[in-house]
Amino acid sequence: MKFSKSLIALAVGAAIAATSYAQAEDKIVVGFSQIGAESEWRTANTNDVMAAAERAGVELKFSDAQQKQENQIKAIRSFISQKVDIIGFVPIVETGWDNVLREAKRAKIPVVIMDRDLKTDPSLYTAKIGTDSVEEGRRAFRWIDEYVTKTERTPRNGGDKLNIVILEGTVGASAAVGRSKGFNEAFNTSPNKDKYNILASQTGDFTRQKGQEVMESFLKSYRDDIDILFAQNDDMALGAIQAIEAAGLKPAQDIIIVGADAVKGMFQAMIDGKANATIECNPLQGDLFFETCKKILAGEEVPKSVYVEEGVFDASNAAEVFPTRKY
Ligand code: GYE
Repeated sequence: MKFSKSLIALAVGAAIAATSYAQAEDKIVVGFSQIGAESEWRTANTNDVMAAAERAGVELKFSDAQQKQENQIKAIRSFISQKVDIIGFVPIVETGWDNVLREAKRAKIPVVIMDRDLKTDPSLYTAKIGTDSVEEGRRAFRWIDEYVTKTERTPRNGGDKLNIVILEGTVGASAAVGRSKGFNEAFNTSPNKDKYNILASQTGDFTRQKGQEVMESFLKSYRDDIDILFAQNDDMALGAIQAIEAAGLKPAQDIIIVGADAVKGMFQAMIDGKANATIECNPLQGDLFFETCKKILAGEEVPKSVYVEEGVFDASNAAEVFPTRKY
């Protein structure tokens, strides 16, 4: 930490050596546990954290948990034993963090949560930066509701309800729990509620491959009944598009496709006429994260919880917006 190292450096005596020593050693050390690389969004998030660490001039100890909570817990424990200055992590699921967070607290190492939310005693972390997944879920349903009304869409099977299928994210992840909650809330309070039926909802684990597989199984059971797909991330939507084409149907036409994240792959799909909309989820949280870390270590007050700004994009503006997209 700053103070003691400056003292040691001064004690060494040689002015020039001391300055460079202090500069090198004064770098804040941040231990960061990432979930893995399940999606295009996650890759953008990881790249941003790494680039922002450079910009912030901090030393980043980065650990990839390969989609396992136990690996994240191990990484956090190892950051504690290495006595890093501050720990950041993306909780893969909402629960199961209490013990390791208590260990960090006992070691007096502040913790900043990034991206996903968690359920724990709020005194066990200092700050949380992320996205409002409940609002993203609401936006997804509202987009569908408006589009269906505007285009006077009728059920493909001639029935009286439009059938929705949902590809959910990782079980127990706040991004999945929140998006489901917001979607259901907007659905249940819509004056058009009776127009829709949720036909099937299953996890595709936020990956392209699983999204494709689960969509294949939905299509096997309900090929001619599905009108709308809400995929809780774009990667699953892109996997599902392949399954829909393989089943001889037209994505975005026979089945309305709405994803979440707003990654470049989804923009391309919208431009190609294969997807309808995506609810933005902003992965570029690195600068805010390191700024927050620095403030905490300088003893400044920081907000307990901050959401980053997000929008909604659809096929009507995809081509125009595409060149401005950063991820
Ligand atoms: O939507 C998805 C991912 O936690 C918000 O995780 C994030 C989600 C994102 O892998 O693509």
